[in-house]
Amino acid sequence: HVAQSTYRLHYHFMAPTGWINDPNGFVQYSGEYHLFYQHYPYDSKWGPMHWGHAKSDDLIHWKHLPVALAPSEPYDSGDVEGYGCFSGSAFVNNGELVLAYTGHVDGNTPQQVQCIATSKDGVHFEKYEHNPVIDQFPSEGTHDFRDPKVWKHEDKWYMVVGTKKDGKGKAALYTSEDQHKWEFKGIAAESDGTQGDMWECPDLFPLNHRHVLIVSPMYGKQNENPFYVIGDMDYEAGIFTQKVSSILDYGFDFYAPQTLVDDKGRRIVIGWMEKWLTKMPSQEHGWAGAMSIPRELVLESNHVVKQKPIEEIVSLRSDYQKWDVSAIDGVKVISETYDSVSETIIEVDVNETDAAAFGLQLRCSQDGEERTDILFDLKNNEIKMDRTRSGSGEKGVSTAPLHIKDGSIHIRLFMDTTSVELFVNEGEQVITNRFFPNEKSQQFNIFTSDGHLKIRNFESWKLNSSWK
Ligand code: DQQ
Repeated sequence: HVAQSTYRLHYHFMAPTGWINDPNGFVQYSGEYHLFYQHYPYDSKWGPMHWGHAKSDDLIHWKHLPVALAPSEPYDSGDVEGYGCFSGSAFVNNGELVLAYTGHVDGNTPQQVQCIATSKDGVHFEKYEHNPVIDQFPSEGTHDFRDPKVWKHEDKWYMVVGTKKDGKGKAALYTSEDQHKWEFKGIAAESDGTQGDMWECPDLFPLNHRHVLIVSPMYGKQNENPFYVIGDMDYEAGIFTQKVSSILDYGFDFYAPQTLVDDKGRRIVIGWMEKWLTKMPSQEHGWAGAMSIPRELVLESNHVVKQKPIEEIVSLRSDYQKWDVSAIDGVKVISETYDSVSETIIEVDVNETDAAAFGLQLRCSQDGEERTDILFDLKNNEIKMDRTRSGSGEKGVSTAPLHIKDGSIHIRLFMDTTSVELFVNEGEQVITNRFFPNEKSQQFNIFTSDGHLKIRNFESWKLNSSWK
């Protein structure tokens, strides 16, 4: 059964039906990409967590596979609400595909343990008979102890697990020779006091000659924007030294990202394209949740991690348009029937621009009442995505810093039926949001305030569907 709904996305990963949250077990195995995800197949709401599963040759076209993990054991099921196979990761060992996940029992006083499951064919998984492999949180943490991410360094396995203590989110580090026996090495990194009191879904990996830590932080019951930290890993001491930190995605709808490294040496991140406690209009149609476009992570000058949509995405392009606009003063309607599933590139010449601000209006209705504004404020150096008038989804404004380099701004915008992903300056700043506009709102405008705007290049493509 596949959900039928006007809200379905055209080129983003979704479950066939039901609920999705975090990406899990993102890995390449036998030359194919595998994606698992937090899944409740029986309702459009969060429920006892299963691991949904799909695979792909290009990270764009996906084939759904049977559910890989379902609650079944005393350590990952129960009769108290809130149990299941929580988030985790995948790795390949001796030709087997191994999943590391959190067994979660009891929503009120969580018992969270780390477990593994293996597969010889990449489709059917067997839980390890001596699970859990880590049955107790460390004294440096508390019972919030989840989301194992496993990787290999030299001849040893390493695992970071998210936890908290004394108001600080933490990444607990474990090592293993054989993936069954895990030894607590210490706290590899923790919040400096401003980075959240619980760290969910930590991911720690090498990028060029540095290491990068990605964390999805909680502040009380609130989940906030994932951030990344560039630093150095001392494997002997088990300590990651934090150097530079920044928000990974400034949008509202990007959470619990996870990375893989592929056989081309690319470090690719994918995130849950929605967040807790948000309005999800698609639930009325029997499903909720999707994944972001996979993005390649690029470390630049040791202080920025850029996110570039994986190059495979260009295979979806069709109907190329070069728009003949160069100077704009006031409001300019680019098209009344702009492709709503599309990629747009706009390059702005800031030196030849004297406007205080300029912006894009997406999915704008004829009367202008419904629209999503993306504002580039050149005085305050800010980018704002405003969903106050976007339609039936969540309202609110997402703000990111704007850094102008070499007198230009490079904008790459991906729209799908119910999502917007904005990449500014080659992915230095990214804003991801879901929106739910009326199907009739198809106008695309550019506007300026107090002056004119110089556009060097404006081009777009319709993007084909990656789903049959
Ligand atoms: N979602 C999972 C947890 C994780 C949280 C449960 C983050 O393992 O910490 O579905 O969204």
